Amino acid sequence: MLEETIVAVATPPGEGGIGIVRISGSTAYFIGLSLFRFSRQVVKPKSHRLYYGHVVNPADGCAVDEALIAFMRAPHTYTREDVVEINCHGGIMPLAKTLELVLAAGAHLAQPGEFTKRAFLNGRIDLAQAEAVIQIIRAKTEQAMELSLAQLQGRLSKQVKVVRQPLLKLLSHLEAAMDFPEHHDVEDLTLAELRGATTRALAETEALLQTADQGRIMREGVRTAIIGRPNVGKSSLLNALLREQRAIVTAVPGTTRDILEESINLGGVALTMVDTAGIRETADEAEKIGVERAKRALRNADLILYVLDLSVEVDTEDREILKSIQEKPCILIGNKIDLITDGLASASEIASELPPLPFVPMSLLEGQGLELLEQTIISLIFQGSVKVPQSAMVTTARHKDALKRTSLALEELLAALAAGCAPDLLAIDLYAAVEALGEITGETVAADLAEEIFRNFCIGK
Ligand SMILES: Nc1nc2c(ncn2[C@@H]2O[C@H](COP(=O)(O)OP(=O)(O)OP(=O)(O)O)[C@@H](O)[C@H]2O)c(=O)[nH]1
Ligand SMILES: [Mg+2]
Repeated sequence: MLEETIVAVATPPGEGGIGIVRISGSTAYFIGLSLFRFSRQVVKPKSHRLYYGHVVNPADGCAVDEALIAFMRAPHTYTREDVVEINCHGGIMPLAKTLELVLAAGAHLAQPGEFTKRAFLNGRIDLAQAEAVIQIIRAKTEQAMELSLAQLQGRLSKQVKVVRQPLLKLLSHLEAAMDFPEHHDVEDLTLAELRGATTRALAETEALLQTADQGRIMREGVRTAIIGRPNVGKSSLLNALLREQRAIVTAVPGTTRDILEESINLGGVALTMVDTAGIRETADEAEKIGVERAKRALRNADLILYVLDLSVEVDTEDREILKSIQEKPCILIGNKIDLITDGLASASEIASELPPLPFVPMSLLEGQGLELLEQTIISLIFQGSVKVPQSAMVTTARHKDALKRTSLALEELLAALAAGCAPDLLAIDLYAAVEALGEITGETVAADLAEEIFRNFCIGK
């Protein structure tokens, strides 16, 4: 029930400068007033102002904490309901005590994401904007932050509406034509318009879809797998990129068995690297599992750093693995150039016999080639620039999926138009496209899906 007043501690648990108890709903004002003693007499607190005083237990008048309180009148609030925020001292006890008093006054403990869900249900933000809220909270890099903020401000929603609105209008024309088949002229006009609008919408949908992979990478980071035969220097590479001795490095082949995952910030985007077990045939049980995991990491990666030891022959196994990953961005790392005579010259000779991939000669032992590798990664994944574009970008799998279904429906609609299908058949495809687009902004989203999205939020948001 929406009228229920909810409360939660909005700041993370633990010790901090301040901690905030947030209340939203029809009785929020009343509850706030009932347990706060203003330092000066206040008859009716003004909206959106901070007042100093004490949180007191209304049962015995005892002070619980010294605090600031803000009363915010609907509809200009986070949830569009009355909201009260109490800024307590940021500790477990002051917050728990204050929360307890609010609950005793009749509020209910908020579910994760419930404040934002109310903002969505009350029409302040759409679903894509609500999703942006949690993306902002989880952003780890500048690019992720910039993209998420743009989405919160409605950049993606606006573009989706640009695509959806004309289709929606045509759908209602089409439905009118179906209801009144005697008005043939309406139908003719609609069909010509429909063809044009569908072609345009398809192009716009495809353009949005094109941004999805880059968008996801900018927001979530580049899933990078460090792959290669045993002992070539994979763990040394992870450590070098991290600038930290994170993985165990030894001269014994088969040192790394489990997957090791670490992130770095490379030019504003996250690079989430997995160091893997060297790929080889092995009888060792643990190593075998490690090799399997390495192969899985390879399949899931956005980028592969394939490490070769230049001091030993490139063998058939290397060539086979390289052949199997051809469709993914891959950088060849020729490691241990310090061990070969005229290092760079013979390195490029070896490279010329390998698949035509970006090649970076390195000596991880002597710390050579790291900068070149970082530049190569940025130019391969981001074509040299990691700037967030000014146009809308798709950043989540959910949006990408909805756009794919939109594109499919529009293609079918064009085929149906070409085949001269009846309006009711055309309406089915058009309806599917309008529905799929509406899922992104939440106009047509199923209730349980919206629930699922908000469940992933934190408490108090
Ligand atoms: N000479 C030389 N030795 C290196 C270089 N890079 C790594 N090594 C050595 O090669 C050995 C293996 O390095 P690791 O980083 O453990 O190699 P790995 O690929 O993770 O090995 P596994 O985990 O066993 O698959 C260690 O003894 C390193 O010191 C290099 O550039 N030059
Ligand atoms: Mg290793």
